[in-house]
Amino acid sequence: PTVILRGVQVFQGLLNRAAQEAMVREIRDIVAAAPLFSPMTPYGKPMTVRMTSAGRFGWVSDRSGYRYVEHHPNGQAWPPIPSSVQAVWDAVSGSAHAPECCLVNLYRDTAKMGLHQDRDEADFAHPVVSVSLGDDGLFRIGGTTRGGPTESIWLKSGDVLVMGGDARLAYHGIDKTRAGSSTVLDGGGRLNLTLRVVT
Ligand code: MD3
Ligand code: FE
Repeated sequence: PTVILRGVQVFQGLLNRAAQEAMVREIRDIVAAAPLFSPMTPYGKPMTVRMTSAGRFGWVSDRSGYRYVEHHPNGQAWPPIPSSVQAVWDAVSGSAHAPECCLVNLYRDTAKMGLHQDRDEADFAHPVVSVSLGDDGLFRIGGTTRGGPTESIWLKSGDVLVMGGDARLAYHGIDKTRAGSSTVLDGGGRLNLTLRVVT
């Protein structure tokens, strides 16, 4: 990694421009088959980030809570995880287990994601891998309890993060994105892919 921030390994610029563009095209195909939606939080407010998934499981949220399910809200199975995305997992995760979910997050305009822990997965021993594409995003990470000190870093298109060990249960979020900072996504915005073992 080029930087380690509170246990998160940051591989800056791991994907070159051509690899980023190829991945964006694969994500476009995923979105065509499994349209983006704004998940409804359990307390009734839609998230500002739009989401969809690839893989055996996708992440959904509605009035009955957050969970992984085998179908898109439209009733169809999620599309497969693209091989280019699987290859990033193979290169950096250090895990022999295949990822079961590729969550696709799209940030446009003032979309953000508040500080949270990722704890809907069965086994926190598996790392989470994230790929940033498009506009810069201000990533914030703290410790494993709410309210402690945090550190921030701007994530750029082509950066890859690995959250393992103690960092796996760290509070984290995206405070804002920098509109117009990248030309990788037509129409602008920031795409984030997170790969997870779910079961
Ligand atoms: C640190 N996504 O989808 S990716 C999420 O950029 C999520 O869309 C953000 O948080 C995004 O849940 C941040 C980096 C990330 C992902 C998972 C983590 C950091 C993490 C899990 C544990 C600790
Ligand atoms: Fe998260």
